[in-house]
Amino acid sequence: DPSLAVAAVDLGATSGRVMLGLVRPGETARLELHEARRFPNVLAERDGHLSWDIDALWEQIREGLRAAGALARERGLEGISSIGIDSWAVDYALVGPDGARRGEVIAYRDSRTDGVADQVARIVSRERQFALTGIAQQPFNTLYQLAADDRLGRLPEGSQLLMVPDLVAFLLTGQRRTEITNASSTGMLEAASPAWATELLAAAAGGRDAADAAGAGGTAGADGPAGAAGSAGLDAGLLAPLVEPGERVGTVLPELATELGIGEVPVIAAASHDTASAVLAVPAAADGPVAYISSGTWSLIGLELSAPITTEAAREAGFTNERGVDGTFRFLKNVAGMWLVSESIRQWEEDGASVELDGLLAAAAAVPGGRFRIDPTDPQFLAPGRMADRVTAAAEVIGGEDEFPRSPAQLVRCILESLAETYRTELHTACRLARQPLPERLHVVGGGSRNALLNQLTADALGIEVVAGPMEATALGNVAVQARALGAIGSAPGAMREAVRASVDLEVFTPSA
Ligand code: LFR
Repeated sequence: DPSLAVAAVDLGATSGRVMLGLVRPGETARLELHEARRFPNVLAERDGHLSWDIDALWEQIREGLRAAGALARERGLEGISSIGIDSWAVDYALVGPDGARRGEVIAYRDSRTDGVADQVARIVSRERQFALTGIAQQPFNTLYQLAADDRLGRLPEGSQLLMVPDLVAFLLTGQRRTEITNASSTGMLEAASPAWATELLAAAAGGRDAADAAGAGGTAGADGPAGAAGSAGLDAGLLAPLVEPGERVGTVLPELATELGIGEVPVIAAASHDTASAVLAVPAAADGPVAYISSGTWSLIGLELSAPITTEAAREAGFTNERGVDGTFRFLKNVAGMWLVSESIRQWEEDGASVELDGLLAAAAAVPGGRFRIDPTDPQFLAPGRMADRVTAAAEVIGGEDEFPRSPAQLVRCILESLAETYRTELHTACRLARQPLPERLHVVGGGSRNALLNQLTADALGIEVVAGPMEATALGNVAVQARALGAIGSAPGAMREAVRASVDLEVFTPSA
């Protein structure tokens, strides 16, 4: 019988859920997931910016935790023993000294960061930024969001910035912390050690000054306070103390514990960047660098390494070095993933068609391939809206008679073949930069690992085995860190992955002859 139950709050860009994780102890622990609650997460315009509905998410998380506690008790357990939280990266809330949120949690796909990376680069060069942090300079990095954030200069003293999972932990416990895997996604954490790069904190504020100066004239007076605070640099007090995955953030506030019927259980820092949790749950055995794709809204493809690669070649190739658990680094490239498909489906639905993913994938498998290509790393696909139109316009003809994809099935086929082709080139690039041979297998984890057509196309493109699963990698990684912190998984390297391997079914795709 399971000896332990934990709750994993797992927030994705299109849906969130609270999972009950059961941990069965043994020589190798086994992890089992049960969905306590699933809810949609939608982007909407608020206060003039594309934002997340954080209040709705918080409401759903509370319902989910209540349900997780009840599920655990139905299984004869006393309840949940801890809570862990992970979510997409880079986005943050501003919280006043009184604990109240100041304004919306603006989404990373909002256009406020357009051109901001260039402004920041005038203060600290792109080369220097990468040498310091190892983080790829994507327009949405927290650093650039802060440089574009006109609210900072108006914050009362004692205000803090909390990344999305840290905000949820704060709402649960009243404790303000910054978990390091997600902190690394800000583009402000050093690669050499998990500490803030003070030079960049200053640049975040400096970029904002430059943005003010570049803005329409005549409002200099109104911008005065922001500019003044800006020139003093980003107050390091804005950032809450760092914690490592597995550390205890605090315990659930008494009133909330009563409201949710869950007891004053600890909130344990998970690898709170969802991709860090997902890669932790890659079911690989220990030897050699692990090659993976965390496949969801994004496809994050790369290698797990024990040290970052901060060379100019890595920067020019668009690779990043994100911090993982136990001193690991995810040397990877962000490739637009199933976002291209889900956003196309949204367009077709807006246009009145009824489209459903599984049917669409079956149709895409049936149409002839080798017709069209796009570049899924092209920043033009970042913003939401009319995605099918944009993909159609970008599609390059590589075979056949048609000048553009004529059906949803053709379009999806084009997207999937382009993804597989991009996986091939990016994995080769990763291996070249890391001076590693191409590995024997590529692990695909996350929701996208269910896509059999894409898995086969990937195996064919790379000529290596593709191991698909687990689909629930983010939640499993979240549960594994909690289980280890609670002593139910040992501290030996690889023990968490071993528990994952013992707990999941995998599917292997071999290259067709
Ligand atoms: C995946 C992910 C990626 C990050 C992107 C934006 O969900 O967390 O790792 O680059 O979303 O936060």
